[in-house]
Amino acid sequence: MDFLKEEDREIFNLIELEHKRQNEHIELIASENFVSKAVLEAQGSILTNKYAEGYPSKRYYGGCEFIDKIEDLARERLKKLFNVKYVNVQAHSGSSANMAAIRSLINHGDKILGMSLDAGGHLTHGYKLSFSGQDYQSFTYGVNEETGRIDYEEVRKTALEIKPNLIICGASAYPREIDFKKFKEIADECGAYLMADIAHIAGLIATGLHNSPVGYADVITSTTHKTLRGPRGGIIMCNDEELAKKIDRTLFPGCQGGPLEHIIAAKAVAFKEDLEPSYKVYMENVVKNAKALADEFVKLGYKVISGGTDNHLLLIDVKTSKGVTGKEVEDLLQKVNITVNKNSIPGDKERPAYTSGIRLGTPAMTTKGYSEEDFRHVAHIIDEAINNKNDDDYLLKLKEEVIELNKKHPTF
Ligand code: DSN
Repeated sequence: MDFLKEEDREIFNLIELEHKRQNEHIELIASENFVSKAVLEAQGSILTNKYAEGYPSKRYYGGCEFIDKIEDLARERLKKLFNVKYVNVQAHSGSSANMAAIRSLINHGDKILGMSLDAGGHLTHGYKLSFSGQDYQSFTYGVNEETGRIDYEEVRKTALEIKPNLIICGASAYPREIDFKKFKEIADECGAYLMADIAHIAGLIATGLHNSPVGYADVITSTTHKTLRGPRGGIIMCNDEELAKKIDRTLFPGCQGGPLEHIIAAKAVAFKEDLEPSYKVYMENVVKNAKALADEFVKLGYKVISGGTDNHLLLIDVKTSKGVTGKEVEDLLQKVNITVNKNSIPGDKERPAYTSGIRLGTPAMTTKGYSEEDFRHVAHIIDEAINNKNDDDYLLKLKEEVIELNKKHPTF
């Protein structure tokens, strides 16, 4: 970054500080990851200079001959990764992917049934402050508060009562496998479309570690920066040609203008990496590590929602376990260089700004090479921090322990 250093010292310095933070902290935010240098290079390339409104070979600007090839490569690699026929790689984010997907399936004012936020759903699945809760009549299903799992019979009853036009499955904070086949049966029974937002579990699905919604969901959306370990962005997939055309039109010009071709190139690079056998090994380790982390918290006496995890994340009820809110733990762990996010838990009585839980994920630190043993060690550091939350000297010692632990693994 020699040029940036020369041109804009303020931004350069802040990037350096963030770089240091990313190297010295244990990153447990379940939706984050560390991209490869190849992804970073594509993302930071001169492709950012090019306007390319439209789609390959149907652009509104000249000079797109190389851009077209790049976008086509991204599309072909993504089709192969998920075994789907039609994809759109232009969504700037998961939210814009969801907006285009929902608008392609149903009309303004129609009914959506999505997972509630406190049960682990996403804002764009019908939350009242999102377009999805404002442009549509939105209804929610949750999880069983005892088991922490989706009760498919309850979802079915709710769906038959509401008769939604669209059911959305997929979550931001659900630690268990989602049964897409059951969702499809429910959608068919009540005459609804089914959309699967696989943003969190895309990497597990691509590597066969989670059942796939392909063949069940009418539309599948995802982000590319979570388990897929690509640049920040969204994607949309389906197997129906007419619907695919509608999705393309709805995304551009319906929701977005010029695509971010530097990001699309970085998506292509990430998809190539995701097709490598080593990516499957990585994803297997992500899941093993999450299970080890959950297991260690259970041993330490914490209430882990649903008793464990099937995927890359876990939710801990810190309020019941230790009498502290999620926000208190998030702030406390910042002091020892561990980054987590507060998270609502099923039936949470605390407001979303406080919450009773924290969400922990293993994708980022698994990329850095953390093993099951390291994650068990991390559980102990978190426990010690919570138990000694008012002892600043002790917290400082824990912070040094975190920095030492990180030194064992390659820096980013
Ligand atoms: N904000 C994302 C997450 O952290 O899960 C979802 O979009």
